[in-house]
Amino acid sequence: EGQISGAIEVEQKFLFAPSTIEKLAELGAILEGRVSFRDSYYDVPDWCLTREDHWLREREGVGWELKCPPDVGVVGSKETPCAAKTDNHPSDPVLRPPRDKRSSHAATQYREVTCPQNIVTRLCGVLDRVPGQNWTCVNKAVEELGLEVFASFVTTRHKYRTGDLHVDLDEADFGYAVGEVEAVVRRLEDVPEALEKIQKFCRQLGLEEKTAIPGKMSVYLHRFRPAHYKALTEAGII
Ligand code: TPP
Repeated sequence: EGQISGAIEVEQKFLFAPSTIEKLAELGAILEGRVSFRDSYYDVPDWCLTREDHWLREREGVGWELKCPPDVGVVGSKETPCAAKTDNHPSDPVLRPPRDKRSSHAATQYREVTCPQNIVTRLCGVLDRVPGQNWTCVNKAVEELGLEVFASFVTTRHKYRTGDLHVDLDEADFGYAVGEVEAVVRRLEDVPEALEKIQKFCRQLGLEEKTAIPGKMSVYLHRFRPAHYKALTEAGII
């Protein structure tokens, strides 16, 4: 299972219209409920985490979650523009294929890490820091690593389900709506099958599945954090 645990989320974002909701019903998707939550995202002031495609958030009522590329944890030689690596501690270099090599489709894959210890280990790996012995909760690590909130917004989500696919229709409080079809898998080798299912479903919904639709975060940064947005587009992250 590699060096970090956590389910892998395979998802395709899409723009939705009122007709999408009718289509969902026709395809047998069930409305499971409506939820509303605030997400606060954290990074260091020079954006080392997000420039490595690591997204740490505290979701109100849920807790800490770290979304990161599913193939990290592989030891390799990759120079990082952030802190210089030293070789006297268990740093955990990130090896990730270029974004364009990962996807001929617009679907994304992220591992979602929720175990506090694994989150702290992963953050320290990317930031090239050694975890303190008393960093048993994420809050302590966040404070000690100098992580600060760079984005915070409320999402109102309508959750649909069909078979093992989840469909979320999200509306963010800053005025952006986006849908996503998602499958959750445990192992990297299950990703291709999940992608197939998602793509088939998108075709049934009448969606163009090859276009990358901006997520809530892309739109948020573009509007409210243009320098951060620019840094991430230049790094090929968003
Ligand atoms: N989505 C796309 C289409 N491209 C990206 N590069 C990212 C997301 C980067 N990213 C990965 S996880 C994450 C971001 C911004 C945090 C938000 O994840 P998202 O799935 O948009 O949020 P959720 O549905 O969990 O609210």
